[in-house]
Amino acid sequence: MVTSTVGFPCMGAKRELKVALEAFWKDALPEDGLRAVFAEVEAAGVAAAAAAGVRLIGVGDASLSGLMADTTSRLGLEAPRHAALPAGLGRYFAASRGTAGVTALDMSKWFGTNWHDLVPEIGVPSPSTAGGAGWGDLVARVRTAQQAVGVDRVVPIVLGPVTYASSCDLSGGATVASVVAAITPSYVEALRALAATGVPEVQMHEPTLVTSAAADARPVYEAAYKELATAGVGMHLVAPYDDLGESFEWAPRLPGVTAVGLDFTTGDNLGLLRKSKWPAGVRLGAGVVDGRSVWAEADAAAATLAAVRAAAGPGVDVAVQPSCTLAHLPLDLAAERKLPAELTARLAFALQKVDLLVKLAAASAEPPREGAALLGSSMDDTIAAAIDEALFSRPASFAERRPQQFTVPGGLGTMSIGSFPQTPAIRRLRAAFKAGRLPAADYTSALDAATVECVLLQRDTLGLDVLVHGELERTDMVEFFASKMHGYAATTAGWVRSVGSLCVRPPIVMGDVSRRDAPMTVREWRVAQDAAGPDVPVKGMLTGPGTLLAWSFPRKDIPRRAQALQLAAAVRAEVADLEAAGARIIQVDEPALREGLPLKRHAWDAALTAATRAFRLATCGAAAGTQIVTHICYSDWADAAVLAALDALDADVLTVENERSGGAALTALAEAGYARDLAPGVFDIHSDVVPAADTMRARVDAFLAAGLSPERLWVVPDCGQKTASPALAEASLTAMVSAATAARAACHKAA
Ligand code: THG
Ligand code: ZN
Repeated sequence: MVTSTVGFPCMGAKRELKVALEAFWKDALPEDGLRAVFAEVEAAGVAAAAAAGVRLIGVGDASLSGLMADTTSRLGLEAPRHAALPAGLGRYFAASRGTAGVTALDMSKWFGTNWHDLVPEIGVPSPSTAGGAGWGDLVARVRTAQQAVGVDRVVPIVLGPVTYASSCDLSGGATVASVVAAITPSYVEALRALAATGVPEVQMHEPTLVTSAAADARPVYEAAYKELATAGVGMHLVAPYDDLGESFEWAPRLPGVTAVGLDFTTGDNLGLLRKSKWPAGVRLGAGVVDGRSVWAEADAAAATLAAVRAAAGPGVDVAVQPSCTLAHLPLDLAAERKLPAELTARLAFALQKVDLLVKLAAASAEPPREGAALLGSSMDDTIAAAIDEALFSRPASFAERRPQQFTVPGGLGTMSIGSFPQTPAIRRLRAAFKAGRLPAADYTSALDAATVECVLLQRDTLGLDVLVHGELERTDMVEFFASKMHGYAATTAGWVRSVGSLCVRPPIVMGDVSRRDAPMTVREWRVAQDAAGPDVPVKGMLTGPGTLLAWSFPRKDIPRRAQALQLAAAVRAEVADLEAAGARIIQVDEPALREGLPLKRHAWDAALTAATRAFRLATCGAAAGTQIVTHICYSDWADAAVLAALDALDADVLTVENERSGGAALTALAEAGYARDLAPGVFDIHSDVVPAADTMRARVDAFLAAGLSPERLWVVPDCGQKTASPALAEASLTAMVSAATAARAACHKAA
């Protein structure tokens, strides 16, 4: 049975590529050095797959910025402001990071994973690929891999033209069809050049096939693949992240397609396969090894593989492969030394998943063994039924609650979103503590001193109305809360690339989740509130259950809903402890609310209901006088179902990223008639430039002109300021407060 990989992590065992990228950006590493590191990590992935015995090794999804970025330069579809720069890496990185006076492209989450790729702006209705860099880089990488493992084992990975076009910003007037028509000739050239190296096939990754948009795109796919087929090389169509849905009937029959890789770990490709006849002569790549889960599930994968073979029937050539690229997984379980043994036995990271593929293919004639007993947990769907419905509602309506809550005289209250810059000094302290060079008591007292300083800065220098403790003790919030809970395991080297060179270490839900004995955040809150004094409130800062789960590796044997509710119960207990300690304002962030939605539109309502219920369970224990704030960012929610869910959260104050999305958030909420307190961001925290007070004042005036009353309106940044420099954060907030003060004075005069 053929085994195949469809992509591999590329950061390197010690995150060598991250280090090299960041050094290159600081001018501390020349281009050659960066390219050498890239070649090394790519070669290491190829060598690992070959050593494991994989037959067809996918090469080409490793990237300095992402496949969208690479495809854009190959096709020459840079936005004019980037195309104007000299060709080369400077231009390439300007698209993802910006450069002096030239803004970057937007980023977007990749098909529900935690990877973010660029959103190229196609500014004209009919783009031209003349002037593109072409596909020589990929051809060269394929040749290098061929020299290492043999010509017939290397399969180039290409981002398919329809998914590329569908993932661009087409507000310049182009359509998916017009872009695909324009770029297909370049793809044909790529296929010809790759075929000339002797590759057995080329992988065309087309994740848009699994989205609700696939049905409408059928003619575009058919026209494109008819042309691609003329290159004469077999195409392995890879459709990861969900089932094919309605496209199951036609996608495997697209011209030139000789193999189709399907995801059998999400959705219902198996049911679809049982109902239809698989086209003759097309290999079925059974994606039974879950590329998005750290659980090994060897027996489940074997059982699924057996079921796929039975459903496909005797004449169909079935291959084993991962459900998607393995790039969403940490690299190597063997690098973990601190995980509990009963957990390690059940896990598989990228390297272990590759081994699993080969084992599955070898054992595929044997019947699957009984599934091993799973880790203990009391979670199942009965958990939802067992929770008293009253726990999902606040004791009073917003109209009754609001007068009991904190109010800034004249309205237009100012606050930050929560995190303050993690300065080099703080990072050094943490590194020393983690290395055992700084005793815990000294670390804590140094952090407390920094927290007090942060509070006094906010109160005395900046004059904010609501203060925060600054989250100096936290690195990634999900990692932080997981470390404070039972039922979670943390990895030490389990990095997964998320944005550019930035990585996360998602914690693993391994059992029943609950807070360890002590409150998770109360001590730091109290340090801050004591420093602030009795007259100025300090917000308690928590992460919501949906976001905690979305950015973790969840259990797969337990419904997500049940895991979200357990997390919600833990957050609810923390809300109660903060309240008991005296916090009158508590923020529960849910930045992943929108991004965690399924790829298929029909599944949204159930997902949004589950997310809303988890948030409400987390927050509705708060007394009427406790102001519940939430924060949402990184997403595009101009959708009626999402807006209804934001309303259903029943938070007292909703802070939303607004400036970066060009005011879209506020417009959408205002049109939907959102009636509680709103805090649309007035400046983009990702910018290196201090925002002008006048510009922010104009934003506030525009919000007021849109009908928001000053009493309902808060003035805030777009998001947390963890990654800003202290000087930038301070200058930006100073300007923000003066904008709010001026706007408040003008309202007062007018009244
Ligand atoms: N946490 C988690 N997932 C996320 C985000 C997050 N997904 C989406 C969004 N935020 C953007 N992603 C990131 C990912 C990583 C980092 C910032 C934003 C980051 N990483 C550090 C690095 O790679 O150097 C390491 C982690 C750290 O020191 O905190 O800064 O916020 N889970
Ligand atoms: Zn945010």
